[in-house]
Amino acid sequence: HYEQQYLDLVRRVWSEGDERVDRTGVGTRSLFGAQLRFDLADDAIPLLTTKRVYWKTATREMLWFLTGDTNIRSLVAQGVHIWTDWPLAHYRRETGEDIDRDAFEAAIIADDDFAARWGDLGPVYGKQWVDWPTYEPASDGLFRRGPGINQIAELVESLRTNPGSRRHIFTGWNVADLDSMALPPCHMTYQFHVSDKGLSCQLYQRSCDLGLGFAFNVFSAALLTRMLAQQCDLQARELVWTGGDVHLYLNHDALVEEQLARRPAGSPRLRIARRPASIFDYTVDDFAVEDYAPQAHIAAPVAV
Ligand code: UFP
Repeated sequence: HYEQQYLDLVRRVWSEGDERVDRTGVGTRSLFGAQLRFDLADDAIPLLTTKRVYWKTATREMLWFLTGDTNIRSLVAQGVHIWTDWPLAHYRRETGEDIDRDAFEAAIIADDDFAARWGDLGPVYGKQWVDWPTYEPASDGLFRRGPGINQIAELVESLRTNPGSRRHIFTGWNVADLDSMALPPCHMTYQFHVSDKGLSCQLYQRSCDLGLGFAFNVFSAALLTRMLAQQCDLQARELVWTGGDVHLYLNHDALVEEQLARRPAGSPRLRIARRPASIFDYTVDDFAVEDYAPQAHIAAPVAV
């Protein structure tokens, strides 16, 4: 089963990983460098079956990336809470106010000015993917913003017109912008490859929370590959996931124990209902997952 390689990696990190202090102060066991491969042919989709993965949440996030939006407001309005903790921590730090998460999210939705002031994450994924900043010299000797680069549109174009290229890459790792981001990109670089067997994707993820982030990241990369394949009239072939610092948080011990006691089962399929006019025109209702009967969700704390 495709999930076994993930469970083996969890076991290996938990038993052999180096214990170290990390940025969040929670502590992790970590190993450096890992690679897993997932078949995407015949609509196969790498969803974990040993716990329920909220794939619609991941889908909404991916569609939000593709709009270039970096404010949490539209996510929160759709009931997606995965990015709230960072602006919330920032708000509490700056104001000293001990607002709870629900009240913070309610203010983000209700109040335009509050959302603009406190809901933005800085130039994270979406901004870099579809509007990478450029600069051009102005007559006063200073530089002003030039037109942004839409890496995703350029990728679609290069896959269509020059499939044999070895330069099908987009990245969120804009060195000059890292300091202004709430979180520097984790799933940072995507490379694509076309052969007569179809379109493959390799994701380089510099940092991976194997207990929580991984399940989302691997689904999302596969989802994006399927959308690109559809837009470029290619079959989706394979997702290669490469991790840099692959870790388990020490407070995920219950999750690790529970999940390793379970056995993967079933072969979920991702169906796409229609072919939108462009990569930017999908909606969450275009996607359906079939044959997905996972075991129960396992909650675990997020390290911020
Ligand atoms: N993380 C993921 N996947 C993501 C994401 C975050 O695994 O998509 F946004 C985890 C990795 C790490 C933490 O545990 O969040 C980021 O911390 P750092 O920037 O210190 O690597």
